[in-house]
Amino acid sequence: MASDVAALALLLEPPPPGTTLNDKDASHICRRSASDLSYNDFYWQYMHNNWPVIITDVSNNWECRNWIRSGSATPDDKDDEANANINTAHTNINFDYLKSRIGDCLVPVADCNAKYFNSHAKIELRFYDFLARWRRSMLQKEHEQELNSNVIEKAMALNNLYLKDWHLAAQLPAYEFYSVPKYFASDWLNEQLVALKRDDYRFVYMGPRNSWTSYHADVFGSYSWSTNIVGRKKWLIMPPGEETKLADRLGNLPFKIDEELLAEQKVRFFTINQSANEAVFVPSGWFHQVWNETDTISVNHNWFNACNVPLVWRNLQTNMQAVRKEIADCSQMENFEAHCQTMLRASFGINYLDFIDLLEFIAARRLTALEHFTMGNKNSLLLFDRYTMNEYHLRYDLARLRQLLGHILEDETVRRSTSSELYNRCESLLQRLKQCPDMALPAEI
Ligand SMILES: O=C(O)CCC(=O)C(=O)O
Repeated sequence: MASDVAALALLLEPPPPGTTLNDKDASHICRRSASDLSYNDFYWQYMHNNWPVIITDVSNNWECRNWIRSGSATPDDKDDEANANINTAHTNINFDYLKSRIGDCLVPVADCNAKYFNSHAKIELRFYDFLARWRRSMLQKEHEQELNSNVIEKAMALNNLYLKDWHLAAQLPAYEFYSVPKYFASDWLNEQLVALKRDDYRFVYMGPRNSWTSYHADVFGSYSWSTNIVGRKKWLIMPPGEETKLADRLGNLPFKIDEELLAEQKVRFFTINQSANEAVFVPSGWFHQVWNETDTISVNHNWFNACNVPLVWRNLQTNMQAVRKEIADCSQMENFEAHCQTMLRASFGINYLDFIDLLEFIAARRLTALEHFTMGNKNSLLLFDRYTMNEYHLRYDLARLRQLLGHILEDETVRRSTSSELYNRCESLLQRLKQCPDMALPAEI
């Protein structure tokens, strides 16, 4: 952020009365405009309640709107029903601009026609090669659309490559092609990973019409947000627990779903039709499948914070129990505990020590910021280079951390090794947190 630009404060206040979700709220997914949804309302109504919302007008000033040709339909134009099947994005996407701003780097691409275990097969392509294939397939589809619709299906089956999970922001840190909407700025996961220059969870997706993401819930039990720069996505999404209705006898979940299957299995689900300039907030543990109904480009983050970190911790514990069970026959082995942690990191993405690292990092930054406040100085902690937390927010984060540390110290793995680094670090972090005044907390999700 340029030094003359004032930081924006994330104004968190104690939850207003009636924060719990009532039956009416839980019967549908709302569209709210960024022009009249406050940070505090989003925090308590949606994030804290783990309920989805679609936020409109979130990307008005993003630089990446240049990825769309000026003069073509504006990205927030919502195509009407009559145009629903017509894909006009190739006239919108500014391939030349994309090439002028982004080098010919290697990008991760999913082949939506090839299944690999419970996901799509992944390949790597050069970015310009991906763009050239995408452009060719658009023109081919358009040409064939004029000829015969059966041929179109064949053409689509030939080429359905989806550039996804692309760490563009990390790859080109000087290129500010978007800014994180305030709602999603309390993000402990990327706060740590970006600061330490590790692999983060900030992504760009570019996919042709009919590319899709198979049925899943997000990594670690994180939240995700996804904003369309151009194009339309269709989501089928369901509250946590509904996915069990789809499990087979071994507990395996399907690779793909559709409305017919969900109706057959009496699954409670919602359909979201997402247009350009709209962000979908996906709560923790909500399984979903996503289709690009037109050529689509989106920006997406996975993250967690004070609201859903207890859930991430419970997922970590569950995965640890699964690892222990898997290698129970080696439990007498020297270094069994360390071995479990290695396997946990391989299967889940992080292990207990990684998690404690993150909690220590988040706590230290908030304790320092609070100290600055107490001394009457400005809050020096900037989130995503532009947001600061007010004092209540800092205290709230710290109180949640303290509560979580209490749970962690009761965990079987942590208690088993009271002389270990793991136990000592949890205990000493808890002691530091206990030096801050505690506060009453609403129930955890
Ligand atoms: O847009 C997509 O294809 C998938 C997005 C997704 O699954 C998510 O944001 O959680």
